[in-house]
Amino acid sequence: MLNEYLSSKPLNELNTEMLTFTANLEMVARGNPQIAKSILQELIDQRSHLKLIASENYCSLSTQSAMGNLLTDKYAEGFVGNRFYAGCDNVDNIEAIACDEAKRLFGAEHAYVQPHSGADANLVAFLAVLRKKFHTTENILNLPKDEWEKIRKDMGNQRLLGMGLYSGGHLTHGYRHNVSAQLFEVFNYDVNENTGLLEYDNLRNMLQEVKPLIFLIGFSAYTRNIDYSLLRQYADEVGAVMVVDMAHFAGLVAGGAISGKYNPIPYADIVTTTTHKTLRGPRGGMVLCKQEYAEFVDKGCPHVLGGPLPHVMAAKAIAFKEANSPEYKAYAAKVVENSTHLAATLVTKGIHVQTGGTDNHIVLVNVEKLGITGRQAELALRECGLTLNRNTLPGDKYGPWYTSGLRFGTPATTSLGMGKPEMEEIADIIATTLKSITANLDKNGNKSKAKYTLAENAKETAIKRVHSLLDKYVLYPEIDVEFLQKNLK
Ligand code: DSN
Repeated sequence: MLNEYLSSKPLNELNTEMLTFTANLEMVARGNPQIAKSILQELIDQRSHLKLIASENYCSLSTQSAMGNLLTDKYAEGFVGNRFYAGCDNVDNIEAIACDEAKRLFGAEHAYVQPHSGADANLVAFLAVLRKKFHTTENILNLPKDEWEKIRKDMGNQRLLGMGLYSGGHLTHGYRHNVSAQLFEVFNYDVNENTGLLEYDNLRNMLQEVKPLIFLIGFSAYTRNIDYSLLRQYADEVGAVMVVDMAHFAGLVAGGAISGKYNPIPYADIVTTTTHKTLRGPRGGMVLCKQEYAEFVDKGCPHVLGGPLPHVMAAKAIAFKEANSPEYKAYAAKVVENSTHLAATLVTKGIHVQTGGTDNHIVLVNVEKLGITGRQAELALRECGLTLNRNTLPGDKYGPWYTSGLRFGTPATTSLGMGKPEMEEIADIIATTLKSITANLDKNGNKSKAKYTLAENAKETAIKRVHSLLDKYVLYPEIDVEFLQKNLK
C-alpha cells in the first residue's frame, strides 16, 4: 500500500499526512489485517456521519502519531524524578513537558497528567483529599495494623456531595453502583425539575446540612455556566474541599470561552478533567490542583493507577501546546457560538431545549414531549447519518436506558470548520427527523420504548442533506480514503 502511494505521484506532491497514515495502516495490517480494516472503516464511518456527541472531538494527526510508537513499551510507575523502574529519563522528560504545558495552558499551580481517563482522575483526586486529611507524619506503611485500620475506617465515613445523575452529574460523582459511592457516604444535589437549573440557595442549604468533606461540582449534561466563585464561598462556610470535574468544558476554559467566575481553576482546590472532549487531545485524564495537594495527587500511581501511558502523555503535551494558540481560542469561542445557535434554531422549530438554550458546547433536548424516547430518537437519527447520544433528564420517567432526552454537542462539527449556517441546517435536519418518528405499538396497543417507524423518505432525505454538509467539511481531508480502500489487502 505504501509503495503504491509512493509511486502514485511525483515525490513533491506526496503529503505527510497521507504518507504517515498509509505507512501506519500498512504496519497495522502486517500485524492483523482485520484491525487495519476496522481503522479504515472507522474513518469512513466518521466521515459519513455528523458527529454530534458532546464528549467527542477530532484530535490532530500529530497527537495521534505521538501515541503510535515505542513509548508504549515503557514502565514508569511513580512520577517525574521518582520512579520505581530504571531507564525512565525520556518518560521523565515527556511527563515534565506535558505538566508544564498543562500548567501554562490553565494557569494551574500543579498538574498531574497520568490518569488514563476522567474516572481515574476523579479517583486520584478523591484519594488525595482523603490522604491529605488523614495525613500522618509517620510513614503510613509503618503504622501498627490497628492504627491503620482506624484511619481506613474514618476515611470510609467521609461525606461527598455531588450532582445527581439525572441532573447531569457523572457516574463517578457518587452514583450508587459506582466505586465513588463505596468510598464515601454520598449525598446528591439536583437541578430544579421545571427549569433544569441549579439553584444556588438550595445548594448552600444542602452544604450546611451535609457538611461534606468533598463538595464535587461538574457534569456531563448541564448547559449553563456555574459560578465557582460563589460556590467557593459556600464550600468555605462548611470547610469542604472543593473539587471540580471540568471534563466536558476543559477546552472552553483553555480557550477562554469560559472565564472569570465561571472558570473553576482559581477557585477549586482540585480540578479533574479528561483530555479528549472539548480539549481535543488524546483519550485520557488529568488532575490540576493547588500546591498543597500536589504531593498527594502525585501518588496517583501507584496508589490508584497502574503504570502511566508514556505515549499518551506525549500526545497530551502536543494537544496542550495546540490549545495554547490563537487558533484554538477562536475555536473555543466558535464551539459556544455554534451550540447557542443550534439550540436557538431548534427552539424556533418547536423542539423543547432544556433551560431554553446553552452557555457551553452542550444542547439538551426533551423528546418525550414528541411522544418518543431518547433511545428511539438516537437510533433513528443515527440511521439518518447523525451520531449523538440519548440522555436522562431531571426526573426522567424512562430511566437511563430509554431516557427522555438527547444530548447534542458542537466540539466536533466546529473542529471540521462548520459555523452558524451549518448549525441551522443541522437543526432543521434534527427537527424534521424527530418529527417523523412514530413509536411502534405492541399487540396490546402499548407504545414501544425502542421500536419506531420513520415517515416515508425521511431517512433518504436526511442522509442526502447530511452528506451534502459533510462533503464540504471533510475529516482529515489530506487522507485519500478511496486510495486506501483500493489498496488495503
Ligand atoms: N462518557 C462521557 C460523556 O459522554 O459525557 C462521560 O464519561
